[in-house]
Amino acid sequence: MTTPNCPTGVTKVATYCYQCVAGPDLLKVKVEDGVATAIEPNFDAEGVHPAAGRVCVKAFGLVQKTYNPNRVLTPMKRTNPKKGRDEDPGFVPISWDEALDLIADKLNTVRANGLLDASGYPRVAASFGGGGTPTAYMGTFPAFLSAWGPVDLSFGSGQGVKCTHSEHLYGELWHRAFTVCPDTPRTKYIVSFGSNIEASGGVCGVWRHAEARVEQGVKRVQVEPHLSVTGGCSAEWVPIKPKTDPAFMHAMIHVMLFENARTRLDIDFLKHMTASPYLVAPNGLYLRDPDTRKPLVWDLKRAAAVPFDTADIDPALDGEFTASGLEVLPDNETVDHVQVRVLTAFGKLAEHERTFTPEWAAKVCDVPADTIRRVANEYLDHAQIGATIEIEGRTLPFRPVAITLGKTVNNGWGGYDCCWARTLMACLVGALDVPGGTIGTTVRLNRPASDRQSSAKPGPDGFMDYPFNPTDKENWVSRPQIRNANRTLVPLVANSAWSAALGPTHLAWMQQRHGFENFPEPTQPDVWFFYRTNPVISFWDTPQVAEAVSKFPFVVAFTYTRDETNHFADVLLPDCTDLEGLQLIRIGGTKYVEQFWDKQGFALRQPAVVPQGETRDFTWIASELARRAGIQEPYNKAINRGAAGVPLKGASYDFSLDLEQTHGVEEIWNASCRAASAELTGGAEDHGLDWWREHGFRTIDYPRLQWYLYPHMKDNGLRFEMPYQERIFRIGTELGRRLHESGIDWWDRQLTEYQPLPDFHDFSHLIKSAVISNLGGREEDFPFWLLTSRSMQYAWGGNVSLQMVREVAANVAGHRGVIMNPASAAKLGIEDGDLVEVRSPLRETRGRVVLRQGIRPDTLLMVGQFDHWITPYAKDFDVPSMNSLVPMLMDLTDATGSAADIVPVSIKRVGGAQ
Ligand SMILES: Nc1nc2c(c(=O)[nH]1)N[C@H]1C(S)=C(S)[C@@H](COP(=O)(O)OP(=O)(O)OC[C@H]3O[C@@H](n4cnc5c(=O)[nH]c(N)nc54)[C@H](O)[C@@H]3O)O[C@H]1N2
Ligand SMILES: Nc1nc2c(c(=O)[nH]1)N[C@H]1C(S)=C(S)[C@@H](COP(=O)(O)OP(=O)(O)OC[C@H]3O[C@@H](n4cnc5c(=O)[nH]c(N)nc54)[C@H](O)[C@@H]3O)O[C@H]1N2
Ligand code: SF4
Ligand SMILES: [Mo]
Repeated sequence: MTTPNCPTGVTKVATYCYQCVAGPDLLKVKVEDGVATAIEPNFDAEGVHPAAGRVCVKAFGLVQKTYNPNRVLTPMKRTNPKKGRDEDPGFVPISWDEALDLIADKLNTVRANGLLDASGYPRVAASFGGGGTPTAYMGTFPAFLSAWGPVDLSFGSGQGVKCTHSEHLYGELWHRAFTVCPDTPRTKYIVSFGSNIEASGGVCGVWRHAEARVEQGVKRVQVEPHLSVTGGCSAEWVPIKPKTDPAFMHAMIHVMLFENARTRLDIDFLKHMTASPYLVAPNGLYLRDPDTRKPLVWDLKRAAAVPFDTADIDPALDGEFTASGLEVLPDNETVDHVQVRVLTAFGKLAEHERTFTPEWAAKVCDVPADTIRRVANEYLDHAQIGATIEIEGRTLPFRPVAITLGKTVNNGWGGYDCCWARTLMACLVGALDVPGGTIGTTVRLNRPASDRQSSAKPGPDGFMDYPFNPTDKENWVSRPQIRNANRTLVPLVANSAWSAALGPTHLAWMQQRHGFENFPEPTQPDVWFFYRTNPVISFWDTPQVAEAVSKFPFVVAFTYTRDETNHFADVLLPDCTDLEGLQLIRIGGTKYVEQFWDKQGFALRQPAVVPQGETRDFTWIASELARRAGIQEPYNKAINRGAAGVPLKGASYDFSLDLEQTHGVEEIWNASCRAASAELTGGAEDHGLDWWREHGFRTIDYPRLQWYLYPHMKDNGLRFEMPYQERIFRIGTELGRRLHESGIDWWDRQLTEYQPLPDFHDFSHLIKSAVISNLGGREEDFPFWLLTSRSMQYAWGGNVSLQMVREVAANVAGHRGVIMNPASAAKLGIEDGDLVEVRSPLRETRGRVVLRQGIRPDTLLMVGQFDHWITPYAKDFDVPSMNSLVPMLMDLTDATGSAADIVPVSIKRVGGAQ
C-alpha cells in the first residue's frame, strides 16, 4: 500500500486537482500531524502553471471531502436481491477478498461464455463521468480495461451527449478543436453564445478572462436567455430566445457579406486558407479535375478552371463561371460535366445567406435587429485584417476577435449550425486558429491526442485528414459493436479511445426498454462498472435510467458515498480519494476549457494523508482484479505500453515491469516516474517516486507557436474545410443509403442534417413540437423553456455532499431553486420563495422560486444537477433538477447523436414561502 510522506509536525504536500474539466491545477495540502487541514496554492508552480499554482473554490472542499463522515469506508455487498428506488439494498460490509472474488468470479464466467454476447455486444460495460476527468483518479484501471478486451462504454452519464458534443465532433473536423476558446490573452472582442466561462472555465479560465478585461480591455458580449455570472461580468447581455442562436449567427454572416464592403473580410485567408474558391458542380459536389480528381478553382490570371493547388494562380473567390470537369457523387459514381455553369463555394455561401437579414433574425430570436447588426459590425471593427504579430520569431496574422459557444448551444439540434457559423465567421476575418482569434484547445478524436499540430495530417482535397467511420458499401460498420452504435450511426465520431463515450449514449439506455427495428436484439451487460458518475441524477429522464440500471444483473460501483446510481449496485468498492491516492498524469500543453500552458510535463497525485478506513488505492484494486481475472500479463503489458499514462520504455530507457508478477502500487508509479523523468530529459535523468513526491511536478517548455494550428496548416499547404461541407454532404448521403439498405428508417431525421450549408430551422419551435408530438399535450400549455447552468462551486454533482461548498454557493444567486422573471411570476400569482410545480410533457417536479430580473420572461432555469434522494447531505437540499423532466427521444437527437438540456414546461404555484 502507499503511505503519505507526512509523519509528524506540519508538512505541505504537492498534488493536483482534476475535479472538473477545466483542470488539472496544482496545489499543496497542508498536513498537521497527519491530518490534512488546508488547501493552499502551490507557489512552486508560479511561472509554470497558467494560474500560477492557484486553484478554484472547488479544490478547497477537498479536505472536507476526505473526512466526510458519510464516506463508504469498507467494501459492501447487497443483500436484498430486489432492486428499486424504494428497495433498501441492505448493503453489508465485506472484506476486500470477498468483494474482489465476487467480481472476479463474474468476470471469469464472462470470459468462459465469450467476451461478446449473442447480439455482438461486449458483456462487460463501464461508465466514467464528466469529461474524462475520472482517468486522473483511476490509476491503472485503464490498463485493466485495455487488457480485458472489448468493454462497452455505451452507457452515457451526462457527459458526451449533453456536453459540448457538436463542438467535439465538428471542432475536430475543422480545426482539431475538441474544445474551442478565444485566444483570451490577446483577443479584444468576444461574442459568447451561452458559454458561461466565469463559472465553467475553472481557475485558468477565470484568471485569463479577468486579465483580458484589465490588460486588453476586452469587450465580451454575452448572448444567452438567462444572465449568468458570465453575463454579469460582460460588457453587454443580449437575452436571446433559447435555441435560436443559429438565426442570430446567420444574420451576423449576412451583415458581414452584404452590408459591408468585401474588403472588410480577409480575402487572402479566404482564398488561400479555406475552400472558398472551390467550384461546386450541379449536384452539389465539387467540380474536379478528371485526371487527378482534385477540386477545381477559377484562376483569374488564366481565366480557366485549374486544380486548387496549381502554382501562381489568383483564384476567384466569388462568382459564376462556365467550366468542365468531373463530379464525384456519393459511392464514387461520377458525372462528366462539359461547360456547365458553376459557382464557387463562397458564391454558394453568399447565395445561401442572402435572405438572413437582421430584421428576419430579430423575429426568430427576439433580439432587436440593430443589436445583431451592431454586434456583427463591432466584430468586423475589431478584426484588424492585415495586422500581424510575432510569436517566438514567427510572424503570424493577428485577429483579436473570437466567438464561443456554451454547452446548450453546441449540443443537439442547432449544434451543427452554430459550430459551422462560428467557424465560418472566424474564417471570414482570418481569425481561425491564429493569435487573438478563435482557437482550439485539446484534441481527442484524432491521433496523437497529445499534440494538435501532429494530429493535423494532410488529407484529400487540400484539407486535413479525418478518421470518419466508413460509409461505403464494403466497409460500413453495419453491425453495431457497442450498444450506442456509435460507429454505425455517426461517421464523425471517429474511432479513438473517446469515440464510444461520444456516441448517441442515450440510445443504449433507450434500448433497455425496447429495441430498434432491424437492429440487434438489445442486451444488458453481464457486468457494469462505474466510477465518478451518477447517471441516475445527471442524465435525461432519470427515472428511466434508474429503471434500466435496476435491471442490470451485476453492478460494481467504485464508491465515495452512497448515491443514486450505486443504490442499484451489487458490490461497492471504496477507493482512495483525491488526497489519498497515488498517480502520475500528464500536464501542460493545450487542454480543455482555457488551459494553455507554456510548459508540458507531469504532475504527481500523492497521498497527503493515510487513507480513511479500508479504502484502497485504485491501482491496487486494478492490479488485484487483473490478477484474479487471469489477465495479469496483458495488464502489465498495457501498463508498459503507457495505458496508465506514461510509456515505460523509450528510445534510450526501459523501466518496463516484469510481465509475470503482481506489482505493488509504489513500484508501478516509481517506474512511471522514472520513465516520465527520462521522457522529459531525453533519457538523461531517471528520478523516481521519491523525487516526484518532494517536487510534485516537472515540466519542460511548450512552444507558444503550438497553441495555434495556422502555422502548421500553412507549412503543410493545408486549408480549413470551410465554408462548404462537401464531405459531410457525401458521407450523409452514403450513410442514408446504407441505413435504408438495412431497412433502418428511424435515423432519417438525423440524416437531414448532412447539408453542405446548414439550412435554417427554428429549433426553438422544433424542439417543443418534437416533445409534444411524442408525449402529447398542447404547445400552449407549456409556455416556458426550462434551462440549466453551471455553478462555479459545484463540479457537476461530484461535490454536492460537502457543507463548505454549499455554504459558498448559497451566496451566489439562484442556487436555491427555480429562477424566474418577476413579471412572469406576477402574472401567475407567484412570489419569491413560493413552492411551485414545474411540469413538462414527461413529468413534474417541485421547488422554490427565486425571482431575478436577469432571465427572459419565457424562460426558467435550474442551476446544476441536484434532486438527490440518496447522496448524504444533498438529499436534504430540496432543490429541483431539470433531469427528470427531459425525455430521451430519437426526435431530439441530432446527427452527431447528442441533444440539449432544454425542455418546454409550465409552472404553477402550489404553496407559499417557508
Ligand atoms: N441538470 C443538469 N444535468 C447535467 C448537466 C447540467 O448542466 N445540468 N450537465 C451535464 C454534463 S455537461 C455533464 S459532463 C454531466 C456530468 O455528470 P456525471 O458525469 O454523472 O457526474 P456527477 O454527477 O458529478 O457524478 C459524480 C459522482 O461521483 C462521485 N464521486 C465524487 N468523488 C468521488 C471519488 O473520489 N470516488 C468515487 N468513487 N466517487 C466519487 C459522486 O458522489 C457522484 O455520485 O452532467 C450532465 N447533467
Ligand atoms: N465549476 C464547474 N465548471 C465546469 C463544470 C462543472 O460542473 N462545474 N463542468 C464542465 C463541463 S463537463 C462542461 S460541459 C462545461 C459547460 O460549460 P458552459 O457551456 O459554460 O456551461 P453552462 O453554465 O451549463 O452553460 C449554461 C449557459 O448557457 C445558457 N444557455 C442555455 N440555453 C441557451 C441557448 O439556447 N442559447 C444561448 N445563447 N445560451 C443558452 C444559459 O443561460 C447559461 O448561462 O463546464 C465545465 N466546467
Ligand atoms: S478548476 Fe477547480 S475543480 Fe477544476 S480542476 Fe481546477 S482547481 Fe480543480
Ligand atoms: Mo459536460
